[in-house]
Amino acid sequence: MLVLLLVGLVLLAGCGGDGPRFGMPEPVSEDGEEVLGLWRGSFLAALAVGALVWGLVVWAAVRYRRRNDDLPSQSPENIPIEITYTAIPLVIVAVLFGFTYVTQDRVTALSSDPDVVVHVTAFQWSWRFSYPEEGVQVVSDGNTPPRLVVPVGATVRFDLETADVVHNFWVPELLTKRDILPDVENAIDVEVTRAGSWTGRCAEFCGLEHHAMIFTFEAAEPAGYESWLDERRQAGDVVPGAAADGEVGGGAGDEGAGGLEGDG
Ligand SMILES: [Cu+2]
Repeated sequence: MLVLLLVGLVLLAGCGGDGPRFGMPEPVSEDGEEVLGLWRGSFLAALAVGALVWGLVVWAAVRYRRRNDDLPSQSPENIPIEITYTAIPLVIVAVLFGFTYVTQDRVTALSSDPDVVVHVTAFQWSWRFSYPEEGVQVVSDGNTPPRLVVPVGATVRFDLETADVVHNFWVPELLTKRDILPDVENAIDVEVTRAGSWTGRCAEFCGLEHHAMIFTFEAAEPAGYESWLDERRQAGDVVPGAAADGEVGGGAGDEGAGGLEGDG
């Protein structure tokens, strides 16, 4: 009965994008919807347990309040009740674990054939976004937050790497974030479901200018995405070396290359 209630709550919470989000931002990706469903179900389950506990506390306080000076029952144990209140939390944790495991599995899965690959390099204290297949590279100019643009409805692979210390790639509306660790290959797949522009940031304290590590995360319709790529090529925001192929105009790499000098 309790299991059914819990499963029902989590399933109910999982479907449909509308309804209370309990503090979460509105998700803009498929994975984000899944994470929101899990969060909503867990929150509702916690509310149900809380209501039950509050109810029992009030009931016990009223039902067993002192009516006279007789000593109450001094029985030291009640085995059935003790078994019950040990078993119920175990069941709750097991059900929540099951849903978490399934969701995590789906959200962290990597496609064998992503539509777009972006190499994300975090450094003290900004970002470099490199599109190797398109020959485009965006680096912070030190003044304005760099723009990370992806097409709507495409599976985008973010390969996450750091040029120095530990950072964290975080766009709140994706409802996921991932540490970027030296010598660790981390990657996430994201499919953004609607066009828009949001703020991304580093979510791991990485030094004095950590707060400045913001970037603009933008999802554009495919045509807009393509024209943005063209604009980048014309502006010379290209992957170093790509210009040598003759595919892109000269003067490449001079602009926007600041900020990641050295061993990066
Ligand atoms: Cu940081």
